Amino acid sequence: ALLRDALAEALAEGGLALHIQPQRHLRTGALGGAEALLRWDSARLGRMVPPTEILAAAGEAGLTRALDQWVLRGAIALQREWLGEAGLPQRLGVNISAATLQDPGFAEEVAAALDHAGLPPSALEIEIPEDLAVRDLPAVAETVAALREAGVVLALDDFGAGHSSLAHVVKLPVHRVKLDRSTIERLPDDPRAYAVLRSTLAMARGLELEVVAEGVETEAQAEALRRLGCHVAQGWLVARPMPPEALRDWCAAPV
Ligand code: G
Ligand code: G
Ligand code: MN
Ligand code: NA
Repeated sequence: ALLRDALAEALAEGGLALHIQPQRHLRTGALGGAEALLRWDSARLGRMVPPTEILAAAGEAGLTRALDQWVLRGAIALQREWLGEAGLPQRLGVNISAATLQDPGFAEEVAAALDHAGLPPSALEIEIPEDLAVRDLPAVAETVAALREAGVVLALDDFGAGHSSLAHVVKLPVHRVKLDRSTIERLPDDPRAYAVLRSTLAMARGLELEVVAEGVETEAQAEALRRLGCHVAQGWLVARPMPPEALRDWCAAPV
């Protein structure tokens, strides 16, 4: 209850933050988009609360929609600052919960928020979580189709982490898949991971999907992914998630 109260307070009065993790194209080394990741250093609780705990508390408190709205607004505000600035990400991905993705009004709300901010819809990427229930898929598919129609970029997150990735990629008209870190961390030495990724990349080519590898930590992993034909890397090799204020400096001189 303390956690839930503190979250409601943070949503109303401030305390949540988005950290930004940039992505890099594997073939050219060019900077790509970025992902916004939720961070909460709660003064009231006296600790950093990890996203999984924030999401669970939001679910229990009926605050999932409000939290997703906060994330969306925050990402749009950042993209307004960065729009047209060479060297800063021109696309920012946000993680949106399954419950919100089933809301019939969500796609329209996103389109209106982008329009109001004067942003091209392609400045926003929506990452779809792996933990969708089968019964929720039709409603999520409708939202995904409507967002795609509006010009928003759609990504299937955590690909290969759960049991349903293939069913989801069949049913949801996404532009990109994000390969889960649990497979990437087995590179470059595990032949089983390599075989799974080879067929995943073949599938992606057939579906004309862009593939983003998550959790890339070493140059050896990046090289293996490059050879597999993976397009984009995200992970500590590129950069750790950082506060938006730090991103400007990092983009000027990536380290
Ligand atoms: O940043 P970190 O590795 O701690 O994130 C852990 C998990 O929390 C990841 O699965 C990530 O997708 C999820 N997550 C991070 N930020 C958000 C957010 O803003 N909204 C939602 N729904 N999930 C998030
Ligand atoms: O579920 P999702 O993929 O959205 O969450 C990404 C999470 O992985 C974030 O919490 C982020 O902090 C974490 N992360 C990002 N890059 C790396 C990495 O290279 N290695 C590890 N171990 N974690 C990472
Ligand atoms: Mn994600
Ligand atoms: Na992921």
